[in-house]
Amino acid sequence: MPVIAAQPYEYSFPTGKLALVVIDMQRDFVEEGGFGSVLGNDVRPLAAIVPTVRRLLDGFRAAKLPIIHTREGHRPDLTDCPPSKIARGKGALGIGDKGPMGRILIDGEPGNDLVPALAALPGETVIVKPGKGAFYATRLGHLLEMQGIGHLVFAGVTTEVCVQTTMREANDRGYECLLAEDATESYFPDFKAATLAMIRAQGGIVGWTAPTDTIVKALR
Ligand code: C5J
Repeated sequence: MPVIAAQPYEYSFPTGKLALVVIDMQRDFVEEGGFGSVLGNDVRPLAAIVPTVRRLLDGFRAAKLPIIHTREGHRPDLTDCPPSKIARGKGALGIGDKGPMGRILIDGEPGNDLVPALAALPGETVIVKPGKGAFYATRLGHLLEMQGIGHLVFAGVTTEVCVQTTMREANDRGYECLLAEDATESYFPDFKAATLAMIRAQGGIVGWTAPTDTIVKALR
């Protein structure tokens, strides 16, 4: 089995049975005027990881391994969005409101697109998810089962919200999860650091972490 130098110890995976899950690298979170900035966050640290996420994507593409992209998005009629989620935040603009990139966090609006450098290629899967976790109310679990995938590498934003929630969902379902440390980011540096520490604490209670270059080298 190929091995990746990771924390808290080496991560091994069966050849050809490793998938990449890129969480929510959409304009809503990464560009000015989207949901992230409307909530008062500085989006620049998230935009800064785009080239690193691209390196990871290119590594998986070269190795011909499955790639899944997610977007956090709701139906235009918001029937898949709990009223509590709409009400939360009390910002000037909320979910479903018209912002500079179209209606905020709505599937099909320009702001809901993946950032251009990380657009999905033909054959790659895009999952639109109404929750923070990518397994909740989506076909992700079924899709992985059909392909016999048990090992997942994670990247994307934000580390402590959608990335961590999805990793925990995956961990509880029996997947072996590895987070690419520098291909994930948060609006809050302390939250990112705490999440990485939490994931690999207690012998990898949620999974493993490793740098992108180490992961990509192991794929070759
Ligand atoms: C958030 C996400 N932070 N993708 N979504 O609301 O982490």
